[in-house]
Amino acid sequence: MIVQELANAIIEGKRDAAADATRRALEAKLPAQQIISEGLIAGMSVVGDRFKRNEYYVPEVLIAARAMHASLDLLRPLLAESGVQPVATAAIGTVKGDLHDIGKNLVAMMLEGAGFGIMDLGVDVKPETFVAAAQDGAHLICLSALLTTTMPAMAETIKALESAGVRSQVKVMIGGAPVTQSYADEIKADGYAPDAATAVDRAKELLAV
Ligand code: B1M
Repeated sequence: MIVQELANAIIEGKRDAAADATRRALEAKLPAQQIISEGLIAGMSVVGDRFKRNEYYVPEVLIAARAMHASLDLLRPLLAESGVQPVATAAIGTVKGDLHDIGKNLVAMMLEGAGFGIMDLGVDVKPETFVAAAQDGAHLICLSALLTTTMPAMAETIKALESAGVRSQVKVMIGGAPVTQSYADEIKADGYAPDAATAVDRAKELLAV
């Protein structure tokens, strides 16, 4: 089946094969939503599971994500036309003062593969930028930090969401190498995930999607 071929191309990180399978699926008039759920999401779920089990490492995940993007680039215009809605919108960024973005990008790609709309706010993101994303309709605010010195910016961001009166409209998920569940509890984040694959599970749980 073409969608299975697409999933396999993603699992194996074959960008051209992923684009080719996507084109053939579209020629066969498969709906974009089916191509995403049975091809992209199925493929990235396997990649995520392998990453969790330490069978895949960061390079394999990035290469799989690149193949996923080759397919998504072909599907995006059709999704816009057909009005297929993302399951929810996640605004993601590395917090103020922190320039590390490899883990943040992995989380964003995994969420995108799982059907979330992504507002990628980049690195060194000020609390007020996260607040603006919440005001613009993000359902999930995703904060990444790699430095112990920038972890307090996560707490600052949650306080800024409270001050702006939008805290109750969103869920806040945090992560990054120095971040822990107990830190998430301390700053009253809604969720914590230790890795990109768990971040998808946690995001779905938090938003019940
Ligand atoms: Co930096 N750096 N770095 N660095 N760097 C670390 C983090 C460090 C541990 C290295 C060390 O000293 N051993 C150390 C931090 C020490 C500390 O705070 N305790 C450090 C330091 C000190 C610095 C500088 C201060 C160095 C200097 O200039 N003196 C400086 C700071 C710059 C700044 O941010 N202001 C700096 C700079 C850099 C580079 C620019 C050179 C580069 C970043 C390039 C880039 O990101 N584009 C860099 C790198 C690459 C690293 C290491 C080597 C690797 C980080 C990484 O990408 N890991 C790192 C040492 C190490 O970890 N071995 C180090 C791979 C990535 C996939 O993992 O980001 O943890 P990670 O993401 C994971 C999970 O954490 C989780 O999912 C991801 C995938 O599973 N996750 C989330 C991440 N975000 C999440 C969000 C979620 C959920 C899960 O929900 C929202």
